[in-house]
Amino acid sequence: MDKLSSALAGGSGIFFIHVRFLGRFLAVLLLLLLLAGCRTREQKAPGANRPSGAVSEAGGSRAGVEPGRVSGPEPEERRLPGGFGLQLMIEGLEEPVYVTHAGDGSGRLFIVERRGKVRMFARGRLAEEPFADLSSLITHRGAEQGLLGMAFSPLYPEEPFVFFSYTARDGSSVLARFRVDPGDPGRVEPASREELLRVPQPYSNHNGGHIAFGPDGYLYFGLGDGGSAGDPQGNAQNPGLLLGKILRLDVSEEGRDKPEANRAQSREEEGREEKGYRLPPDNPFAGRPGWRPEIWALGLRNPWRFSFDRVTGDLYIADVGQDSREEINFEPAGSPGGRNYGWNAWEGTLRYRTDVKPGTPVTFPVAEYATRQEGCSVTGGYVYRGRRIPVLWGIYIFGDFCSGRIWGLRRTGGAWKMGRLLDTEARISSFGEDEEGELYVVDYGGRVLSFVPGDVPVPEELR
Ligand SMILES: [Ca+2]
Repeated sequence: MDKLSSALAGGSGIFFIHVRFLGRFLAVLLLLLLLAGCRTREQKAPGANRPSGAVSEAGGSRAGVEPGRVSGPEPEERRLPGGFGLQLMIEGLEEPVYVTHAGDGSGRLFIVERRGKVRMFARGRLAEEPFADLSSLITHRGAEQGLLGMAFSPLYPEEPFVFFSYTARDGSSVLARFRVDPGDPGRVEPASREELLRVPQPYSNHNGGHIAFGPDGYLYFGLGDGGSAGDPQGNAQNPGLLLGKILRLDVSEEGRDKPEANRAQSREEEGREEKGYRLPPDNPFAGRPGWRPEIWALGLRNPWRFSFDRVTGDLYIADVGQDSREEINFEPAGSPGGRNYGWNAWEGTLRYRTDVKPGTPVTFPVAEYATRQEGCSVTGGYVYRGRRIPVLWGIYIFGDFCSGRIWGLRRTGGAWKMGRLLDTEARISSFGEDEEGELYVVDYGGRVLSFVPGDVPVPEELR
């Protein structure tokens, strides 16, 4: 969700006034998902191979896909009459920006509120006491600042940790780890906070903030270009900075027990603070002079939500545009990483700064839409892998924060097809999955909606 403050001021019309006359600064603000399955420590240890085929052998209960059915409904089943709908599930939230699950079989949902609280939804009701309250640690003054990302350890509850990304009081982007209270799984221990990474932010907007574990067990952390408009400092193409990148970090307990080789390397390159993470040895730029070894992908403006397909391991990255193109990028499972998504030389498939020469080849989005015509700020979603709605199986579902429009995207025969699924009244700040792969929409106005079977048809091009 980018351009949030202007949307709050009354919608995209106001937004465009900002864009034109105030110099386009603007404002805003990412699941998780995990693994194609496996529950054992061995299988999910960081560095385990990412699934590389269309279908992995995984698909246990955690993925919500039965081992014998990892490919989902048969094609004819997807073509049966019927469609989908959206149903109100939770209301009364304050500026919710994300929903996720613990992966522990409890069926609980956790809703992230931008102002710092995490609410727990269990057995059909919202718990009164917050699961976590980071209000005192964060600032939410800028519309894109606040508590922005959350991910449980892929080994939770065996490793009882939950990770958050937020805007610290000094405006920096912070990645921190907390422990869940061993005596009360409905509460994190405030005093258990361990700060793993802090990245200074030159402006209040474009903080990215999404965190999600990949099927390889590593934590992916998206950071925006630092803000203002147009990336005036050239951060997204600067290999020596973490801004405008997706990082790949080893935050596992196992890694902590290993020799300090990686940690030492990182410390040396940084030249200052000790870090609470290790570097995966196969990160794409590890050891390359001038490059931060944490970088997985670069050339991003403000990645607002990315996700791994829980069946295939493919990665989808939504990147918010400046004022012309909202885009979806795709990275197939098994990719070695290192992709440059183009910003600020390119905005989607349009040239943005002709004087900026990307230092590595650019990967263009697989789908995009016009910023001023169909919305204002893309919100990335998930490939639907639930059981309730066979017609949606395998479709990547995403939306726009300002227009409330929801699209589907599917690759068939090597070609990407994008189709409109539904226009909503929601200010779509995020999508999220539960343990079973069922999908939810987060409405910044305070609600979580659930995808359910219904009478809204799925367009032919997506079937
Ligand atoms: Ca791009």
